[in-house]
Amino acid sequence: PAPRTVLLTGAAGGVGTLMRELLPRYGYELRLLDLQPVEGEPDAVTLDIGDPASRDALREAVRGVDAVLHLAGISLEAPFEKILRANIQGTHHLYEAVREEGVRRVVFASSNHAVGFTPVPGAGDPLIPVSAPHRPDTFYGLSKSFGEDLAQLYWDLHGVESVSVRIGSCFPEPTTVRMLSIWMSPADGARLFHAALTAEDVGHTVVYGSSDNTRLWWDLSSARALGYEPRDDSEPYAAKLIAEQGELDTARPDQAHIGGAFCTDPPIWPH
Ligand code: NAI
Ligand code: 15L
Repeated sequence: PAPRTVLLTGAAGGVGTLMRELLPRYGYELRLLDLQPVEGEPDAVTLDIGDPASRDALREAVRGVDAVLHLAGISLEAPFEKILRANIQGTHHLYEAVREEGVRRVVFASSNHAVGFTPVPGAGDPLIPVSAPHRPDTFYGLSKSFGEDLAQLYWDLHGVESVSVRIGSCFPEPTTVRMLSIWMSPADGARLFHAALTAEDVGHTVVYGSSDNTRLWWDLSSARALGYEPRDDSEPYAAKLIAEQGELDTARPDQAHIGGAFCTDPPIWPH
């Protein structure tokens, strides 16, 4: 049966806010959770998923849902201790709650930064497959590699299904030349999350999360196999961004790898 009630973690964040608007159009009833209050949503659960003392409240939050769309966490590089708590322990606590409550599926917001040190493919090179080895570019990316492995473990050992979505850049518009290759429009994001929530027999499936961009770097076939049909392309933004920022130059350290400026120490912003 298609999932109806979905717990949205990270509901107060950028992607969470976009999905609160878009996913109900697909028929979902959303239960919301975040560390911060969610504006205009007094019923949202407010807790820190990294806090072991929140375990019972987290179990209660997942109880009875058909699936979890797990967006909560630190979404950029941060000191290891902070990443450890929010992203590593937090995602572990979430999966434990899911296992204990018998929730069938998690859609996990992984990131391109789990494979961030993968070189940008040159003209004529094959697209990057989902089988590309983990090459995290930050502690943040490392936490996403961990999350994907955790998802695999909970499928193999406990039968909890997951789709790990290596999101590119999900914002209303692409703002850098790098994003022309990895942009996921909010509407395509909702399409992809819907496919990941509803496809049959996913086991643990890894997909890249982006629109069907003209300058795409990676292979969307595992996402399409879930039923995802992207409709957007960043190309209409290309001329303006290239005029402002120049063409992508893979000789530059912040443009040589798919993780962009996350792959430089210190980071070169904006990426
Ligand atoms: P965001 O930083 O805007 O939102 C994250 C939300 O998680 C925030 O509302 C924050 O309060 C909440 N959160 C953080 N720590 C928490 C904790 N310990 N317990 C409960 N809630 C906590 O990030 P954004 O852009 O909305 O991203 C959502 C997810 O997607 C993140 O996991 C991010 O790593 C991932 N992602 C996003 C991309 C994007 O382009 N926006 C790209 C790749 C991955
Ligand atoms: C991410 O993983 C971040 O959460 C997001 O804020 C962007 O930086 C995105 O990757 C990106 O690589 O553009």
